[in-house]
Amino acid sequence: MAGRLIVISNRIPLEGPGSGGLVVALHEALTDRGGIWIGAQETDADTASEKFTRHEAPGYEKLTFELTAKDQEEYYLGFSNSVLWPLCHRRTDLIDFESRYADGYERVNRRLAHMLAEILEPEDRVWVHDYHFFPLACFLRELGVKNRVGYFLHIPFPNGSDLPALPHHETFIDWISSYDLIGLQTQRDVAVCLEFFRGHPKAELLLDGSAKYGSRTTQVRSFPIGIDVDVMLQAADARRADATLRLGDGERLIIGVDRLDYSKGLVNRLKAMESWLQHREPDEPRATLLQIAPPSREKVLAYREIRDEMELLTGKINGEYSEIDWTPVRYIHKPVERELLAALYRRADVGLVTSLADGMNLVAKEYVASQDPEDPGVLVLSNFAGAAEQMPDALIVNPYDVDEVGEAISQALRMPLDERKARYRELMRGVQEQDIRWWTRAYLDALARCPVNLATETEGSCD
Ligand code: ADQ
Repeated sequence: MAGRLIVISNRIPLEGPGSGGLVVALHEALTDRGGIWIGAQETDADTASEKFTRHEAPGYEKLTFELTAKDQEEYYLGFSNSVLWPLCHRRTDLIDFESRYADGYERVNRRLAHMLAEILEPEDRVWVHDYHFFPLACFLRELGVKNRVGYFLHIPFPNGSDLPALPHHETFIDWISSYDLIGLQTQRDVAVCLEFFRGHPKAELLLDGSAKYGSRTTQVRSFPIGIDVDVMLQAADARRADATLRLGDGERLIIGVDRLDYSKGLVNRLKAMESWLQHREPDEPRATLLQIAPPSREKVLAYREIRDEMELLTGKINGEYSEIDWTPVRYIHKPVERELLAALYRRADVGLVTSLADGMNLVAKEYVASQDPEDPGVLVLSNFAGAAEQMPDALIVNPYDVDEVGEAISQALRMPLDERKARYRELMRGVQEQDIRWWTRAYLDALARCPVNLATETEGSCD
């Protein structure tokens, strides 16, 4: 297809291709097709430049736009992470709104739209990532941009009934309908998004599943994100994990890996572990929960609070259940390098994912991809993680019911080898078939096939 691919994401790796599934996939998509990757970069200056900065990258261009300290506070920590993140993760109680946050979010998105409009050529396709840029297409349309602009939301689509918690929420429909294709993680998200359009007096659902609002039509489809399976498989050497962990004889391992975020259900996870310990039969082997939870967004109050809660609960459980030679919860508040992570996944008898809301949850897929096919571990997966839709062969649990999760831990630890293998084979097939390269291709093919909207005017306004 003619025209360049232009990818926009808040985060961009500036040194080399970067690591992590999404970053590597975008790098490959751009290397294969050529194009431009645009992301944010902090500046010490008081005023952000109106021009992109160009960075060296083989095969395609990397451009950054500047974020001042004020932008960082208002657009990133403020509106994106203290308003939109809790909104989309069904935690309106945690929304911490200040009107300057909305101003900062609009300012940064408008500035980026202006800079982008200046470099766009008629055949270019734009692929915008995540909640930092909901209104970007709307601002581009205001500037007369007719290019195909696609969007992928990595986190859950917000419930229509929660949206009034957004300031100027009437404009949300103008923001999202300015995209030609809205990509979401799950069918469940697609249903929530279409329901939002359906409930709007001026919008209409079309027979092909797209939504019409004013003179524009938007396709809404799910593209469940995958992982780079080979990278996990190659790195997964359980011997390395054994050497690092030094578990006791016959001691089993349960692993949890998440950013320290309230949406990941970490407190429920610890309580489920406590429930398992409480109900553990004398003949059941010891098991240790290794919870790796690196710091995240610590400038936001809700994130500092969850940290305190985790430390308190870990201390309480270990105080009650530890033995001289056994500490049931090991809580690590640091990132772990990918190879060790893969080795730990492989060594773990149980992978425990208890998100209360999660777009997909890549850890669930990484855990499966790292298993030994001859002796695989068991995935215990929250029904509220997007991954549950594609992974019915995991032990699917309700993370709000900590006793149910405790029982699932017990079931996983006792599961016979045949059943573990059968479940693993099904899970691995899905993880392999819909990997990260499948995801990029599926999205970009759909964007290329999308009917072009010639109209640039929106029904309402963008702000
Ligand atoms: P996240 O909320 O960051 O992503 P997730 O999908 O679990 O959640 O991805 C986290 C990634 O970070 C995984 O690749 C994991 O291995 C890595 N990671 C986590 N803790 C780590 C640690 N201690 N050390 C090293 N690596 C660690 C958002 C959405 C998700 C969605 C993804 C992708 O919230 O729902 O799946 O985007 O679309």
